[in-house]
Amino acid sequence: MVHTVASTCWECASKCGSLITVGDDGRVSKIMPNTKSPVSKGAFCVKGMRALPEWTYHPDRLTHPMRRVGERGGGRWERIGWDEALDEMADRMAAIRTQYGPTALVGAVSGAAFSRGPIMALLMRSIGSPNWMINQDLCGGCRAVSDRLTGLSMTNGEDIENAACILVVGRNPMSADPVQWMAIKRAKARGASLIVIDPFRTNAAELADLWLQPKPGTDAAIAMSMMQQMISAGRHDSSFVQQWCHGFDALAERVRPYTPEYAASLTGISAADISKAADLYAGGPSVFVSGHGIDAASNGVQTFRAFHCLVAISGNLDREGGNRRAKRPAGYTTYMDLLHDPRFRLPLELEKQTIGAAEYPLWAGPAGWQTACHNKSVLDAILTSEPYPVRGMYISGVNIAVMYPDTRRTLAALKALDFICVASQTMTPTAAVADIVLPKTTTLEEEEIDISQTGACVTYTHPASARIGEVRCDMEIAAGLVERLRARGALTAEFLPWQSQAAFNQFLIGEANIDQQALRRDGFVEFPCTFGDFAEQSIKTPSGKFELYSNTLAKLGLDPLPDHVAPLYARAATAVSADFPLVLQTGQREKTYHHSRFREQAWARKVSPDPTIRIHPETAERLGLADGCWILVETEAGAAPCRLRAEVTDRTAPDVVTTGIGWWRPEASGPEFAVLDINVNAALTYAGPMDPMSGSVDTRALPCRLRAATDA
Ligand SMILES: Nc1nc2c(c(=O)[nH]1)N[C@H]1C(S)=C(S)[C@@H](COP(=O)(O)OP(=O)(O)OC[C@H]3O[C@@H](n4cnc5c(=O)[nH]c(N)nc54)[C@H](O)[C@@H]3O)O[C@H]1N2
Ligand SMILES: Nc1nc2c(c(=O)[nH]1)N[C@H]1C(S)=C(S)[C@@H](COP(=O)(O)OP(=O)(O)OC[C@H]3O[C@@H](n4cnc5c(=O)[nH]c(N)nc54)[C@H](O)[C@@H]3O)O[C@H]1N2
Ligand code: SF4
Ligand SMILES: [Mo]
Repeated sequence: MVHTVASTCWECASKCGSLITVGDDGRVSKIMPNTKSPVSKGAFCVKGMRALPEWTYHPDRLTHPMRRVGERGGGRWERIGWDEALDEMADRMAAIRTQYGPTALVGAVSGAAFSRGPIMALLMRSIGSPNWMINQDLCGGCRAVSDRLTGLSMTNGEDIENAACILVVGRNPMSADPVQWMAIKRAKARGASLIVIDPFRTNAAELADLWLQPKPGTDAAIAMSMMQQMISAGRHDSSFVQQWCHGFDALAERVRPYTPEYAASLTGISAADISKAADLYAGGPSVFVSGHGIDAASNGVQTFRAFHCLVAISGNLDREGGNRRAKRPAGYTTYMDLLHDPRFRLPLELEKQTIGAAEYPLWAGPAGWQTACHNKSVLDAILTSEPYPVRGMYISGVNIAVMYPDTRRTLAALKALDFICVASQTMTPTAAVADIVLPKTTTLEEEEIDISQTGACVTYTHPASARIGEVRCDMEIAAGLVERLRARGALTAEFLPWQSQAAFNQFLIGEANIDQQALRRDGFVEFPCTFGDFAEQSIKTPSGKFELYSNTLAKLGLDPLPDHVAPLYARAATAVSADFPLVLQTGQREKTYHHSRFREQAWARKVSPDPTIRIHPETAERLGLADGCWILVETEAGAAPCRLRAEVTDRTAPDVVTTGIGWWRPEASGPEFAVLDINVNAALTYAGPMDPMSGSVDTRALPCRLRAATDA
């Protein structure tokens, strides 16, 4: 019978409320926004509505396990059964474990925003390896490290609805997050003021009362100056600071030189505009909406520390119209709780061996944010056996071969492994180099639950669609593998006791007072929470207060106070050279795609057929580059150029060029699917410099040059 269920779109971290209509054949026939969702309030996007069902029912969907035939990456496969696939996977992983030790096995996944993250972590820990890779050093890692150091715990808690001033920094909400975008438009319509800091004239910048267009990577100077002005005018929240913050005097001293004029000289923005931003923000209540534009950078944690301190000293933390701290119903286990739960941890000595923990302890290993390893260091370990060999990998929910910088080196590292298994929905450039490929469910076929801070509710994702072929979800794959590894004596611990996703979800809900019937019926259940409960919800810093001056950083010999750190192209050692005179920005999100996903869909390719690079008209004219022509893009540190298509627009500054990410062609001949041609990561390096606090590399603010690709 045709029926409609209230669900949650699980396709990206926005997790919008959805209404899914399912036909007699068990297939999803329609997906619409759920206006009742307290998370999204009716916001939705074309990926959730169209791309997801098309992906699920695409003729190229992987429907059964496959084993590589012939050379790795050669593109030849044979169909095998699940038992055979999992037996072989267990045999090969057990053999590596015996020969090199459990730490030679690494899991790769996108991170703990989705259940597949903790499932991967607990699977690897069960095998005895603390090594699991996540995207976050390329994604929100700097924000997360700063947030933890400062003790805020406020990621995703933006109360845009009640703010008088919205400060958007390095975020393109129209493309990246329809929930935020709709909330910003609603707030603007009721008279809230909007400040946007972005080198690119985004739609949010066009809507703003004040658009600041800084030189890329100089944002910290703006935040430092905003603090300087607020403190000198006594417009900070002194009672909040006195009661809950640590190190205010030291911070005040640090920001003192950052007059609007000094900040103007660093950022290229006028002193008057910087003063205006400080004035608007100081009015409050003000909410800080941040994005990837100031993350994934070698100065990213310091930039975030500056903005996070601004939020703290202005008292905009955990109050109406500000940035709310993460809440959960009593008794509920979040994915992050699970990762840090002592019942599921390896011995400390083993966790200390997490790859990258020695270099980036705030990021990787036992004291790290998600306890994951440092990706770039894992790729190094594969190629150099330092600090120890890495010989096998299980990859699910991440497309490493497209999304990590330096594609050639990533592919070389993958190909150098003894064993790779990839779980995926379609053949991707990463799956193409695997030994075994496992067919995965899509999020229309999976049952998930999660906590949302945006609406303070538990959300539910229905397994609405009948499954295609023999696909399995991550928990089912992991459970089958654990059983076989146990039989081979290849387990260190039993950290994955669940046989099904439903049992896992029940564990997460635990003792929490949640009406599960309502959860399944409505797709969400709100939970009560108190804001401003600083005495009850502990501040997890050494001082027990919000640390403007970070004791943890001081102990590590790193700068305990926020500061402006010059971006790569402006540092003496790496300053813009005559040969690489432009600054390259990557990663600009497109509405049609999610990173490398959905490139197989004809409608999306019609909307956005090729990767583009935005060039200012003056620059295009000077270089003789016409709109629509193919261009070779080289970065100073990269190994080889990639090819992108010119889009001439004055949305970008004359010395800055801006492109997206995630390009490959599923239909391209050859195993690499054009990832060495039209994928910007092929032109980047992963060699650093790294942020000393998070280990993040620069995916923006990169010295580059352009020339016409004559034969394309
Ligand atoms: N449709 C779609 N939505 C997505 C994704 C997707 O692939 N597709 N990906 C999701 C994921 S995982 C992420 S991390 C987010 C990312 O989405 P966002 O957080 O919005 O990040 P970006 O689009 O990379 O960049 C946002 C803005 O930062 C600006 N920017 C670049 N450099 C600087 C700088 O130095 N300073 C300032 N102030 N701004 C700068 C860019 O010009 C851009 O307008 O989107 C999520 N949402
Ligand atoms: N140069 C540069 N590089 C970047 C960025 C940048 O801005 N610039 N952005 C970085 C950021 S912020 C991020 S988050 C990463 C993203 O990098 P990825 O997470 O690798 O990006 P996706 O294309 O979303 O890859 C998800 C892959 O997992 C597979 N998959 C397997 N199981 C599942 C599942 O259960 N659900 C889903 N949805 N997919 C599954 C999908 O088939 C798909 O191939 O890229 C980073 N790389
Ligand atoms: S923004 Fe789009 S893809 Fe992300 S959860 Fe919402 S509908 Fe799904
Ligand atoms: Mo991301």
